[in-house]
Amino acid sequence: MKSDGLLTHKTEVHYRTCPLCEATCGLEIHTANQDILTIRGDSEDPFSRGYLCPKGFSLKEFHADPDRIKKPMVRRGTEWHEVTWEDAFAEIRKRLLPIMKEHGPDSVGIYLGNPYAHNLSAQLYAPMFIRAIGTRNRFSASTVDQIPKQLSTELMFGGNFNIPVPDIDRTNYMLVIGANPLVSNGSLLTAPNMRSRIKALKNRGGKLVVIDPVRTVTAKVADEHHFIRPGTDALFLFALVHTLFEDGLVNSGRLTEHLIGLDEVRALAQEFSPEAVSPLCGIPADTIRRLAREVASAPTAAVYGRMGTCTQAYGTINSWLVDVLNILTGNLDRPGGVMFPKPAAATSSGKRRRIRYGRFHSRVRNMPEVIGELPAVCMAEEMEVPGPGQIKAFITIAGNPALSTPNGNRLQKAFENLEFMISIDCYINETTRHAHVFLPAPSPLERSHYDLIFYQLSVRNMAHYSPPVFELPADQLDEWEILLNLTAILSEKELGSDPVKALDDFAIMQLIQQEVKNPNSTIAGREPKEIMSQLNAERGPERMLDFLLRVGPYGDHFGSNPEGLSLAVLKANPHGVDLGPLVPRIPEILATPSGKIELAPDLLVEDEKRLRKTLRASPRENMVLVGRRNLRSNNSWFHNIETLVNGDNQCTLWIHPDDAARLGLSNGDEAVVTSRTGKIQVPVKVTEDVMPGVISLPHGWGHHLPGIRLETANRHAGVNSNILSDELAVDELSGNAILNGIPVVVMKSHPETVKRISKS
Ligand SMILES: Nc1nc2c(c(=O)[nH]1)N[C@H]1C(S)=C(S)[C@@H](COP(=O)(O)OP(=O)(O)OC[C@H]3O[C@@H](n4cnc5c(=O)[nH]c(N)nc54)[C@H](O)[C@@H]3O)O[C@H]1N2
Ligand SMILES: Nc1nc2c(c(=O)[nH]1)N[C@H]1C(S)=C(S)[C@@H](COP(=O)(O)OP(=O)(O)OC[C@H]3O[C@@H](n4cnc5c(=O)[nH]c(N)nc54)[C@H](O)[C@@H]3O)O[C@H]1N2
Ligand code: SF4
Ligand SMILES: [Mo]
Repeated sequence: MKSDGLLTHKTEVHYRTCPLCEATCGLEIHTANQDILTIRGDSEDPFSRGYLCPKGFSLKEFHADPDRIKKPMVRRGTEWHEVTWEDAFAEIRKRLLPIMKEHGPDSVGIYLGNPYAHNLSAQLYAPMFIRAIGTRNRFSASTVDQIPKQLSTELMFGGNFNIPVPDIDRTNYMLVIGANPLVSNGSLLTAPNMRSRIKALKNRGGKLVVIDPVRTVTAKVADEHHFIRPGTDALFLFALVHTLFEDGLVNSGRLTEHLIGLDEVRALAQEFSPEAVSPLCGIPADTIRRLAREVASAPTAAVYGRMGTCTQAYGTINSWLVDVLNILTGNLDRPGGVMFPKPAAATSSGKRRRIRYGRFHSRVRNMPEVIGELPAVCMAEEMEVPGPGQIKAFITIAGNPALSTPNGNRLQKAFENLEFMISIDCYINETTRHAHVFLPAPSPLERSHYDLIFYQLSVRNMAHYSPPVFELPADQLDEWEILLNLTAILSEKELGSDPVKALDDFAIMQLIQQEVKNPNSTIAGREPKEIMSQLNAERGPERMLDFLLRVGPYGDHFGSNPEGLSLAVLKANPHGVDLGPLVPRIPEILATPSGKIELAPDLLVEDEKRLRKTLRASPRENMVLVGRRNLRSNNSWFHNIETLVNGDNQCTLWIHPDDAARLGLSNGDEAVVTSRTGKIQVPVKVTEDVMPGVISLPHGWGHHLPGIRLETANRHAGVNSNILSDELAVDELSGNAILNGIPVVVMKSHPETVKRISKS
């Protein structure tokens, strides 16, 4: 869609889903011409019912941000030059192709950042581009986030997105481990307005228990909160499993016939008695026993673990044990327990397949691939170490790994030495300042939206399509057009005069052909051309989405279910369509090679030996660092919005009064925190909300670096916590980064240290 520059002089109301986090809130946006008058919560959105957090409102400021880059740019030395799209693509052709020709496809690395998961265009069109490169050096935010959960569910249920979500609206008991949904608004748990959902849980007599080394906002509204020593959740979880077996509380109910591996789990849990783990995790043994009994005896219960459980040394074991607990207590796949959503936009699946793990390994550290990607902690070494397969060119799409991934300093140096770098982004930030070609992504309000990923994780089945609020400016390409132009550069096929059109037609035709070949499909055996002719006349993501909705479980199945969903139906329902509460999906959803729920997958049984060793370790003495989120912040971006960053400094180090007293630190003092990888200096906040021995610092800050174009963020720079996180410390099974429980030394800063740090 292109604007012809004519203004229509009318006020309009647009309804759309907020693309900033997993909560998928409905927005009501009032505009006049090209201006946003107000943004408020859409009270008619059947899912969010008017709820909005401060970030949702701030899309107005983001859209208008003068620092947002709107023209393609090429960097020569430290100078950026605005260029035409043609010239930007020509530069890429000139510089990328020779690198690939000389060094092969693995010489190009790519990082997909978090907003990729919130971007329909990018999700539908980046895979084709990545296939065209053909590189194994694919990285994303998943390996600094939830890949352990994706791996555990791939192993247990045969799908990395077969992730059961807590049925928060119907449960009687919720055990939340290492998550702070009142601040994060939920993760791997799409449920707008968490506060009202938790309130409803409590109003119907339900109980909320939180396990976290920090007394978080969520912990404060819970019925019970227990501090846990960071990194010890696997011990705690195993002790819960142990208690279920010991007390004869295992009752997997309807699932029993679909399970294998129960005896192995029983044997594995044997050693992890509450008494054995208690001194290590810091939770009394009788509390562990009581919690296990409560989960088992509640009419329904949901055990839920998130960032705190994934981003640590036993992230995959934790993710697995959370679901083991749900299974052993009969809570998997039943209302009020944890359930598998049934998203509307989906191709058919159900085929059993090989587990996607370790099919190739990273070159330098020999880390296994997980679901097609390598760990983000390997990026720097793959750029640094010479030899065949060394990354010489790098592409970032919607990511700021300089601030988001471990040992940010090392990665930045590696960026400096690349031969060529391309970034598709909104800002020149700590990462994209290293790019040679910068391709601007449109504002979220200039593109359409549909949450392909988050409806797979949603506590109700929903479908909401958002058309763009504003027409794309005449000189802006949509993200899918950018990606198809890049694909065309790499394509060996003759694409004619309109390569974007040719590739788009090819992509949809391929999708249709695959689908009609699948015997499980709602359009199995149909003629691809006939399907194609029925599709929505628009091109790009709209046509793809129309296809996915129509073949999906609620779709019109191209005629055989005429009342079903299509893009046209969603367009006619601007507030979204409620497809109802979650429904049981086992065995239909199981796609493991055995066709069963694998309760004791080999890889996890093997990994348990690593954990077992820690049982004999003495409790750790050193201070450890954990992360935290703030309602007014969004990972490493959204710090350029004045209304979100003014007020109290968000980037402070929380420390317990006992530790502060020992170290001579008071509120507002500067502390120096050192880890194996680096040193930072940060003001402290003394608070009993953090466990003794633990300090908490948010990530995504450190906007003081030269060459960035973030005027407001620069004035509220903060420090980069990922200078301290260690790229060599990982969950060995999944390769996920350890971002919580990082060993550190904390000191009060002295004038000399201040000088040294400010110089570095
Ligand atoms: N220490 C520590 N580190 C962490 C975490 C932690 O808890 N502690 N959390 C981790 C987690 S969970 C995640 S997900 C990662 C996130 O880290 P990243 O994957 O780096 O993602 P963001 O920090 O959100 O950066 C998003 C970038 O995308 C750009 N952008 C925004 N919208 C669009 C768009 O529509 N298109 C394009 N092309 N670009 C866009 C923004 O300008 C910004 O540069 O950080 C991880 N890092
Ligand atoms: N406002 C806001 N919302 C966001 C984001 C944001 O940056 N800001 N980011 C989004 C993204 S990308 C994600 S992935 C989600 C994350 O969503 P959540 O996982 O809900 O959010 P976190 O704040 O990372 O919560 C992790 C919790 O784990 C605790 N923790 C740390 N170490 C341990 C440990 O060893 N054991 C246990 N049990 N707990 C531990 C931390 O103290 C913290 O409270 O949030 C999303 N929503
Ligand atoms: S909670 Fe998430 S989806 Fe809802 S308004 Fe805030 S950022 Fe947007
Ligand atoms: Mo994330």
